[in-house]
Amino acid sequence: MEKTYVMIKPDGVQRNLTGEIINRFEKKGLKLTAMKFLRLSPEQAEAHYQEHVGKKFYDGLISFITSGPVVAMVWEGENAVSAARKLMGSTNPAEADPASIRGMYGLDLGRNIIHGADSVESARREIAIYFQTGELISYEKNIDQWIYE
Ligand SMILES: Nc1nc2c(ncn2[C@@H]2O[C@H](COP(=O)(O)OP(=O)(O)O)[C@@H](O)[C@H]2O)c(=O)[nH]1
Ligand SMILES: [Mg+2]
Repeated sequence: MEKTYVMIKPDGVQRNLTGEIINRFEKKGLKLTAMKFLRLSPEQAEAHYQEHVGKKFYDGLISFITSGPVVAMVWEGENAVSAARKLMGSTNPAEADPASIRGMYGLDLGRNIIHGADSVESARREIAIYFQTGELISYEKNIDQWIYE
């Protein structure tokens, strides 16, 4: 089953959106596989955003993402990467579907509440920054038969 990495950013935590966001992922039918509450070290932040090194928003992004605690999660399910990206909405909250998390709760590109891996490969790379293999929990849920044909 596909896994994705999702992280509630410091603004999402500060704005008390943690419960709401987890609730949406649960209701979608995705399965929580790992979760951690932490404040990113500069090294973790740099590893996480290595694809953006050199861009004009990079320094601000690193200082923002390390400015307070985040919720790091692994969610599992069919097409989990794309399902999570759809729940989140597009990068700029001003352009995101208003029913999405970013569209419903955000206004500013630099305060878009949530991160989600953009591919299976990115998910694998990002999960390894935050979790050891043994911290991912594989388990059955009785509800699966009501989510998958
Ligand atoms: N201030 C600012 N932040 C940006 C810009 N582009 C991206 N970001 C931030 O950097 C994060 C990573 O960018 P990207 O990987 O392109 O978007 P994502 O995968 O949808 O999160 C985004 O979620 C934004 O928080 C920009 O042009 N200005
Ligand atoms: Mg990205």
